[in-house]
Amino acid sequence: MSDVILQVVDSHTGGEPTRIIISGGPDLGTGPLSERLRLLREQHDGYRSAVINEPRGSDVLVGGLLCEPYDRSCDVGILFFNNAGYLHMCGHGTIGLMSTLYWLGRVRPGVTRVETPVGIVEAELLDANRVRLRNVPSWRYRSGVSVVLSNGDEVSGDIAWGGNWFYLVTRHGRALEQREWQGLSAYALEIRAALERAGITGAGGGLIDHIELFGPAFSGLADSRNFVMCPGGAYDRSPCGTGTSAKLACLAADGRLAAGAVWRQESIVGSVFEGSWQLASESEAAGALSVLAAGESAAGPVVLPTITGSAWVTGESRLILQESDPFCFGIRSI
Ligand code: PYC
Repeated sequence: MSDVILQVVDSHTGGEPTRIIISGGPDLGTGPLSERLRLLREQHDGYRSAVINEPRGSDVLVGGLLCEPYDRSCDVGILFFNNAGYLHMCGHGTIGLMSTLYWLGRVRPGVTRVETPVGIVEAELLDANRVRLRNVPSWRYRSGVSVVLSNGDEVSGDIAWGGNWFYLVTRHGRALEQREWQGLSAYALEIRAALERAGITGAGGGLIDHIELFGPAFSGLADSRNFVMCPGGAYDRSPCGTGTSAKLACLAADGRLAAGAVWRQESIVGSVFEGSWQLASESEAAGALSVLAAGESAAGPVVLPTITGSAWVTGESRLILQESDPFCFGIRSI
C-alpha cells in the first residue's frame, strides 16, 4: 500500500460526533450497498479502524463512508461504522451527513434521499443545521422480555428495530444523570452480556447491540430522557436516531403516542430529538417483517418514524495514512 489521504468532515449531532469520509476511501464497486458493506468489512476494515480509532479518532466517534447510491432514486449512499464494527443505519450520523453536505455546498434545503444498507432514509434539510429524517420502517419484535444479570437481578425490556436492534428498559431504578455515565455504562453492558448469554436476539437472529435505558426528562420541554449504550462500549451523547425510532415503535405498540403526535426524546447530555410516527404501508410493513420466522409475529405495528435534530460541522481535514506508520490503521481497542 502506498500512503493514503482521506478527506473527512467532522460534525456533532446533539453532542454525538460523526466523521464522514468524502473522498479517498476504498473502491467498493457499484453493487448494492449491502454488498459494498460486506466488501468494506471483509477486505478494507483497516480504513474503518484508521478513521475511528486512536490516534486519529476515539471510541465515541461514528464514521460514514459517502458513496454513490445503488438505487437510482437516491441522491447519496452511506455506510456507517464505529469502534466495534458496522452499523446498519445511524440517525444522528445521517443528520450529521446532511449538515456536512450543506457545508460542502452539495445539498440545499429540501429532501435528499439517502440509501443505507437497510433501506432508504429521506432527509429533509430544514436549515444549515436542522434536519428531519424519515427513517426506515421500525417495529417492536417482543415486549416484556426478561433477562437475568450475573448478580441474579432480573431486568425486563422490549426488543425493537429502529434501523439497529435495541433492548429498551424502563424499569431499572437508576437516575439517568450524565455524571453517572460510568455506572450506567457498566449496567447497560451487563444487560447486553446477559442477553447474549441467554441467546436473546432480534428477529432472524439479529444481534441486539444497543441497550437503551429510559427515565423522566430533566427538562420540562422533553417527554423522556434516555441513556443509549452503543456496540463498542461508548454511550450516545445524542438521543440516538435509531434508538428514538425503536422507542416510537414501542410507544405506538402500547397506544401511548398517537400517529403524528410529537415525542421529545432528551439524551443523557440534554440534547433533544423530536420524533413522531405514521403507519407504514402494507408493502413497507411486509418488507420489514420478512425477517420473521414462519409462525412469528411482531409485537406492534410497523411505523415510519420521523426524527428531527440539529448538527454542526466541527472540522474539515485530510487524514494521512502513511505506509511506514506502525499504527497506520489505528489502535484497535476492541
Ligand atoms: O443515532 O442512530 C443513531 C446512533 C446509533 C449509534 C449511535 N447513534
